[in-house]
Amino acid sequence: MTIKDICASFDIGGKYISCTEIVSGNINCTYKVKFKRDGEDKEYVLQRINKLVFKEPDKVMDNIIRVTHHIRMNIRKEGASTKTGVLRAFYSRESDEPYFIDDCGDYWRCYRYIKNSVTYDTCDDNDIICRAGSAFGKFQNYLKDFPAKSLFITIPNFHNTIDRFKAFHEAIEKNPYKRVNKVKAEIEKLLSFEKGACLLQEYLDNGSIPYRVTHNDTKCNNVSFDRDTGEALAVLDLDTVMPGAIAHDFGDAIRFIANTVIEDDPDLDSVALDLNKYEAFAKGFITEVKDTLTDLEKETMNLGVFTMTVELAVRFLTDYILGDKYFKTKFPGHNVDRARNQIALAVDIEKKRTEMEEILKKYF
Ligand code: GN1
Ligand code: MG
Repeated sequence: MTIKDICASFDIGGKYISCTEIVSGNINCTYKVKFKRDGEDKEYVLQRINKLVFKEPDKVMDNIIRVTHHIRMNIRKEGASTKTGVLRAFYSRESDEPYFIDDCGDYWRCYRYIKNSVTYDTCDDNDIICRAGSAFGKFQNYLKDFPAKSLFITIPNFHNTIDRFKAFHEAIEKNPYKRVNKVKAEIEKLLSFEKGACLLQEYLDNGSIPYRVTHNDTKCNNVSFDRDTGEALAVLDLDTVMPGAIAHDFGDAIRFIANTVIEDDPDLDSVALDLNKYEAFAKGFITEVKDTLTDLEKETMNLGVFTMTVELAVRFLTDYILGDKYFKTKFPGHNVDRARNQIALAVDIEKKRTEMEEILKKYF
């Protein structure tokens, strides 16, 4: 089936014009498609959901429909625009479901492409970074009264760092591709981080901090901005909206946006936590959420930054050891570059902990 055929199955009008692939995601395949209707260009985002990662795509979509509905209601209450402020999924004409299943049994979904919007894989503009922080903070607030327990768990134990380390140990033990020897130093470093990085999950497990509805993939390229005004519009990529610690969302966002280089840059000497970017994001995020946080949640925000960085390094390295099956890779060893980059970042985060705490205090 062609992209054009797949588009035809969704309830979107007009004439198909063209399609370009968006290559930035590590999991799903994404295309931007252009249509023409009544002389006007209409754009959509078409995505094939990765079935290896999301075993029940219909339930992923069910979560997304319910979560976006909830956000839409809250945006309406504020009198803001629901056209640009939240993702809108289209339904299949045949099944009346928010996805289409193709000949190969693959699930596709179609979102409205938010007009004149742009996303940033890297960003040096602290105003934009601060707005990304506010957008993720608002996202939290919109979902504060959403029943977390009713969400389908799209990936079990997604940010359960204890479980991630368990899988890491098992992969090292199995060593199916005889790759362990090549990454001995990285393994050793990550194991030295294990105890500290698992603390956040222990707090969740023993009820010291609450489970909230979290986004769980708060890379800043998951926020769309108005191309002209720089205003943050909508939070994207809702596949992993599940119960989690708020420090997961803060931490994941920081490890991505406040890294001086992109997350797979092999030049490890350039990897560092940029404290100005850190502060910009923290300002936006904390200002939005500070009134809802418990004391221990406040204390664990920077632990979240360290945890998410280490956890992702563990995930990249586990995937390398198990034959690069999970993350899309562009070349052999890509996952090793990614893991090394995140390890270097975790080392720098540890060094800057006191400064990070000082900055956070300003916004609490
Ligand atoms: C994946 O697909 P994408 O780029 O949104 C991954 C995240 C990682 C991220 C690292 C479902 O996100 O957890 O942090 O790569 N998503 C999933 O770039 O595993
Ligand atoms: Mg994602």
